[in-house]
Amino acid sequence: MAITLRGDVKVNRNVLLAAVAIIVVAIAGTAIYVMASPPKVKEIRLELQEFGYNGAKSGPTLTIKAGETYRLTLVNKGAIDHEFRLAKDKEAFLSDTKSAIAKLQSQGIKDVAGLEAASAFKESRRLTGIQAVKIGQEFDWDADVDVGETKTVELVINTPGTYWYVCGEPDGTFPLLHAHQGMVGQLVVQP
Ligand SMILES: [Cu+2]
Repeated sequence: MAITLRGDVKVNRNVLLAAVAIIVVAIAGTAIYVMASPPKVKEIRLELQEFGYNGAKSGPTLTIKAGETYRLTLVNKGAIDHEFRLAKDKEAFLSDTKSAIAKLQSQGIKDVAGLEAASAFKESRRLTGIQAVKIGQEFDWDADVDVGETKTVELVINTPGTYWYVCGEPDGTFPLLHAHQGMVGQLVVQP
C-alpha cells in the first residue's frame, strides 16, 4: 500500500512539474512575442471630396494618442484635387491664408496657377501648420491627393492638443481655399 502511494505521489509530482514547465514556457514565449512584435500601427481612412470628408461637408473628429503611429489612407473621391494638411488652429489658418491670398491678388496674381507658384502662398500655409506629414520616406507639409488617387500617409504627433486637418487647395474655389468652403476636420491628440 505504501509503495503504491509513493508511486502515486511520484507520478503526481512529475505531472505537476510538467505542467509548471509548460506554463513557464508559455509565459516566456508570450513575453518574447510581445517584446519582439513591432507596435501595432493604427489605421484611419479618409475619403476626400468637394468640400469635406467621408461624404459629408467638413470632416469627422479624429482622436489619436500622442506618440503613436497612425497610417492614414487618403482617397480622393471628388472631381478635383484635394490635400491633407495639418493646422494648429482652424480660424488662424482660414484668416492667415485669406489675407495672404488677398495680398497676392493685389500684387497681380489672378488664378490658381499664379497662386500655387507664389512662394508667399506656400509659406502662408506652412506657417499655420503643426508639422509635416510622412509620405513614404519623405516629409512634406501637405499630402496632395489627385482625382481618383489613394495616398498613404504616416502620422505621429508627440504633443497632445486640439488641432485641425485642412484642405489648402485653391482649385475650384479661388481666391478661397477648399478649407474656406468647410473642408476642415478636428484632430484631437490625447496624452
Ligand atoms: Cu480639397
